[in-house]
Amino acid sequence: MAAKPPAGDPVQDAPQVAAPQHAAAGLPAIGHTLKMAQQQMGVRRTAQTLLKVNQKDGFDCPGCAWPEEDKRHTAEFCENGAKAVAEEATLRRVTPDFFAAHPVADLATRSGYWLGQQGRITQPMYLAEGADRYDAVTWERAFEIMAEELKALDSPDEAVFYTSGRTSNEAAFLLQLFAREFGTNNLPDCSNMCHESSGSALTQTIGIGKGSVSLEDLHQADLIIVAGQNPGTNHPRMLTALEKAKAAGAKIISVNPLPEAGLERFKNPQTPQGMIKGAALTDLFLQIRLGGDQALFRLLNKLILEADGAVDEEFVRDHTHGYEEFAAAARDADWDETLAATGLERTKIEQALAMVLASKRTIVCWAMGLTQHKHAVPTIREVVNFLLLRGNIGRPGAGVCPVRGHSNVQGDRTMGIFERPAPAFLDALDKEFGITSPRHHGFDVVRSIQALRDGEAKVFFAMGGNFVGATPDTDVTEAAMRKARLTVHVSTKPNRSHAVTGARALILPTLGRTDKDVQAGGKQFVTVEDSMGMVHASRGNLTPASPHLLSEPAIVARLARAVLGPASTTPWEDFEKDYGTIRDRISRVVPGFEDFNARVARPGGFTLPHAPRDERRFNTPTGKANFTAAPVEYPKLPEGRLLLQTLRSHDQYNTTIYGLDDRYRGIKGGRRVVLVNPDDARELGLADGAYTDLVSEWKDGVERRAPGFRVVHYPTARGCAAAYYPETNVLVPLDATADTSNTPASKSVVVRLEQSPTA
Ligand SMILES: Nc1nc2c(c(=O)[nH]1)N[C@H]1C(S)=C(S)[C@@H](COP(=O)(O)OP(=O)(O)OC[C@H]3O[C@@H](n4cnc5c(=O)[nH]c(N)nc54)[C@H](O)[C@@H]3O)O[C@H]1N2
Ligand SMILES: Nc1nc2c(c(=O)[nH]1)N[C@H]1C(S)=C(S)[C@@H](COP(=O)(O)OP(=O)(O)OC[C@H]3O[C@@H](n4cnc5c(=O)[nH]c(N)nc54)[C@H](O)[C@@H]3O)O[C@H]1N2
Ligand SMILES: [Mo]
Repeated sequence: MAAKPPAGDPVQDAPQVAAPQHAAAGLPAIGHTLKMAQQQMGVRRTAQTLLKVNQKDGFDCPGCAWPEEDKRHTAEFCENGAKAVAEEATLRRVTPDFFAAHPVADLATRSGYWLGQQGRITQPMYLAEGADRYDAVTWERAFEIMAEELKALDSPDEAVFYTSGRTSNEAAFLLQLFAREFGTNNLPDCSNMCHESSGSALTQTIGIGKGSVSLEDLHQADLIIVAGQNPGTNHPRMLTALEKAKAAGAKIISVNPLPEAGLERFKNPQTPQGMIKGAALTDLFLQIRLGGDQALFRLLNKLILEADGAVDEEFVRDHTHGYEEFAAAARDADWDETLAATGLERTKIEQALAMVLASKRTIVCWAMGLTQHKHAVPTIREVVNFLLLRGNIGRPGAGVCPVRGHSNVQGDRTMGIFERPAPAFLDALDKEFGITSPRHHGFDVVRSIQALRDGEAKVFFAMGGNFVGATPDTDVTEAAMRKARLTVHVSTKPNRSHAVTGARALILPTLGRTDKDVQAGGKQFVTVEDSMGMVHASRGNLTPASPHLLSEPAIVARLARAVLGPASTTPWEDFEKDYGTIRDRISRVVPGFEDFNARVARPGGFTLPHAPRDERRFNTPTGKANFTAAPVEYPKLPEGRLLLQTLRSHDQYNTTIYGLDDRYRGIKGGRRVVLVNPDDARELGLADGAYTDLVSEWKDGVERRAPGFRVVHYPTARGCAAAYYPETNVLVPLDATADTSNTPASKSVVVRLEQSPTA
């Protein structure tokens, strides 16, 4: 059965608004899933793919990084995972005819939604210097072009190699090896815009930048705090774990400026009781102001210190460092300041404290609501202080749980995709391959854009993702990209980055997770690491979109041969033939991967070691878990302004737009909406349904404007507004980033709302 043709562009953005929902998933979600899947894949392929998602012999869902339960259901996926699969396994095709019909200037006028809906790219495409459109090119010629440009650079540091988080461990390992053999650590990745703040805070405090809990721990917790995360949309399978925890007696506190449907009530589509009745998940909702979390946790810490016997003194004495200094700072926490920073009522904080003190096993989960602020790193360090105080780390049912986004973003970092690699990692790499990796740090995402803008970087290569769509300050970023000599995108589907190019550009089409991968050495599989440090195999089973696609490992291996030539003694050809040979090398370079091939052959895979979780050992310079004592910060708003967070709707995967609805929030048929608290809206004279421009105000004096947003009166915290990314990326200044992690502060943009002339 054929797939339906995509909707035409210009996409009509005409939002309709109804009351937000209070429950996530259940029957409507299943119907919605099948409809979307069949539109893209037809009936047969829908059945063929969806039954293989997250099965032990199947492929890893390209949706989020939430782990799988050990006992799998026949349908181990969620509505949004199914959408991610359908987008990739679609029967729609983008052939050279498409690029012949659409010059680059035309592609640049299309919405991201329209571009993505065209389907899978079938052949390598080349935009020659001065040409107005892409033309088909052979793989040989494509690698020659890249080699020409890379070899012409004055320094390897003029090249940037970006990775998005769907890339497998094998491809990621090869890419960082190639970059370092070529001579640069310019390996920015989507993590720089995502959980970098978590990585920075956790490495400094507990000695490892990863979460310390397993699914089992969640099931055993007494208290789970979910702060700055919308799992109903972005990690739907997490709701099953929360439901299980509740059934075993856990309490849940959600900390969020928005009441999110999934956290309120969950109708589990995998159990008959759940589908009908659904479980109320949140016991206490703390409707916090954007950026108020550090102040909240600081005050809770003060109250814990003041409560009788609430501190785990043995743990603090044996396993931590810096307690005195931290405790002094925490004792100074001020109720009035906290109430101002958080917008919470005193009684709510007292209720939270009672739940905290009643819990012997506490877990804090978080995502972008904590990581994308100027003071994100000290905020997450305060969460760590909070857990350390009561010994909630390194024992069952307790710990830190940063919930990762892209399905292998954690694995890519483990494989060495990092602009600031640890010297020990480079030493091991150099020893294994007989190379000399550069030791100086490379560019992260924001630095890469600045380097392109300033002419310090000239070649941009992206292993997946949609760099200009996902990064901040769209106008600045696009101008920077256009200054490059060559831009290369290894992609599955068309996106904005293909329309905003350097002097020359290449699009290299690749296999996705669902595709069968056959090389000279036979059928291959790849591996991924989930948000909880479990490594397992992923095997696609679909016939690829075209015979011309190359896998990501093959693309890197051939690129390396073209650029490095016979001087490289790395066996790139063998790596392409048999990914087992890549895993052998990983097993000798990356700690925790000993005997990789044998262990990953086991169904379900294996768990990586995590010293704090496994043995309460902390690999920090002090040898202990570090308490820290940063000054409390929170955003302060000038009169008549709102603080805007840029977030995801229910129908998107980052810059991939599945549809124009945000079902749980009651929005239909459009994305240009801004959610504003009704009281703020009244004060600002903004009626529900009015159209407004969002104008961001930043200290550089530049006015950044996103025109034509429909105002929606919505129960968000006072002073706070919300609108979808990527449309609002134009508002986020390039240098508005988090201290230490340099992550764009996409959750706190000061805006004024101006009546739209277009209304
Ligand atoms: N279907 C789907 N799944 C996805 C993705 C997707 O786009 N679509 N993206 C993937 C990726 S890469 C990632 S990183 C994750 C993202 O997962 P999330 O972090 O859940 O994604 P966001 O939509 O950015 O939502 C941020 C949440 O934090 C809240 N928040 C914002 N600011 C604050 C704050 O200052 N304090 C508190 N306490 N809360 C705040 C918002 O109201 C919202 O509920 O999801 C992954 N999974
Ligand atoms: N304002 C604002 N900006 C943000 C955020 C925010 O909350 N607010 N969130 C940030 C976060 S958390 C993240 S992670 C980034 C995401 O940044 P990216 O990871 O760069 O963006 P995606 O939209 O996930 O990338 C989608 C593209 O990936 C390609 N693709 C899909 N699957 C594959 C594959 O298997 N292989 C290859 N090679 N390509 C593939 C497709 O061509 C698709 O168009 O955005 C960040 N930007
Ligand atoms: Mo992310």
